[in-house]
Amino acid sequence: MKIGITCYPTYGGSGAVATELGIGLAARGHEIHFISYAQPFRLSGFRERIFFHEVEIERYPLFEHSHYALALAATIHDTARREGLDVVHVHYAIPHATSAWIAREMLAGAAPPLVTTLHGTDVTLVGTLPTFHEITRFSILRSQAVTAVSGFLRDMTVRDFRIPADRIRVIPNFVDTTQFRPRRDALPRRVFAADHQKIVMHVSNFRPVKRVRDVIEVFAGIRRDLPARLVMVGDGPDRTRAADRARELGLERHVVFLGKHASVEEILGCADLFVLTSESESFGLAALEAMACGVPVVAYRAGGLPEVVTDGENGLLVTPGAVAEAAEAGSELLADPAHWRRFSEAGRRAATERFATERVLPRYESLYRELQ
Ligand code: GMT
Repeated sequence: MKIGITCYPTYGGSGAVATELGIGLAARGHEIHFISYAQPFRLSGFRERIFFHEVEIERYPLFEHSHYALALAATIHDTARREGLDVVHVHYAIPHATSAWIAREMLAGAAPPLVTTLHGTDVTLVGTLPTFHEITRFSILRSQAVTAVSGFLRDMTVRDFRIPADRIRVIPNFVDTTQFRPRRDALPRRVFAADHQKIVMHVSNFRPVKRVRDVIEVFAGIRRDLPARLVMVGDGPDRTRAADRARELGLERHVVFLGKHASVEEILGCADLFVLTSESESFGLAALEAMACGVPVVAYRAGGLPEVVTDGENGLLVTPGAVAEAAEAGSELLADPAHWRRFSEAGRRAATERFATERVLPRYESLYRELQ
């Protein structure tokens, strides 16, 4: 099939999932056309059957704001017509589902079906803003198929947007377990820590919803129990607040801020513990990627995370905000090698058996086929 995929190209879960989906589908023989305003961050190098169509946003003195949604609609329209797309699959409702709806209206009878995948903040934060609420609902309802990355997100969408539950199919996020795998040799641990120190890691876009200051608090608690260093991967608005908190707690020397990284799988493998303190997380792709690398997760019991991390089996979940409890859980795991190994292996097993690319991708393929 010829599949058009639209996503945000920037660092973030929805762009990562959309890109991995395209890469996986191309490997299975489909022709993939990415339509975005920049090359998605995980799409590097030449890959057979993958094409990229850049959305060009014209600037004109009369326009104070850019017309991204319209430029995207025009590019989806042109690409669908020129390439003969069989399906257009947009990731993140705003404004992608709306732009795709416009493109379909322009294509009239020749329009390929539209699949919209809801990822999280498009529903839980941005979509519920008064300005966007009705247009988000409209665009979801006008999609030929709608998927959500967790049961939690489906339920939120049904509740907040009055969408019939049977209109939304849950297809969880997935991970390439050949790429994200335990590989403690990938990056020498000594880059980040001495032999006797444990490595605690966090990966996110440092938006307020991630509560990155809590990561610092959790790490402070762990360090009271055992020698450890914290590696913070990613960047975003709250990075400075996190760095300030580390300084206030006298932890400056023990926390490394790495900034954005396109190949986290190279780094994750050397972590001993992954900490995720989001107050809401529709799925938590970063946690799944850590599990695939055999890194136990300590996280807040928020949103769809319990659908990914099984508390007490392959990770530990605590009440949001309970930093002391999270620190204690982390310390206990790190201090007991047998306990740690059980969690590490169980996380890898869950990633392989439930969320591996080859298990999840066929569900998207069946969906596309149903719509033909
Ligand atoms: O986490 C973010 O703020 C980025 C956001 C995105 O759309 O890029 O992530 C959302 O989609 C990811 C992929 O489906 C999910 O794993 C994240 O849980 C979700 N983020 C939130 O719900 C906060």
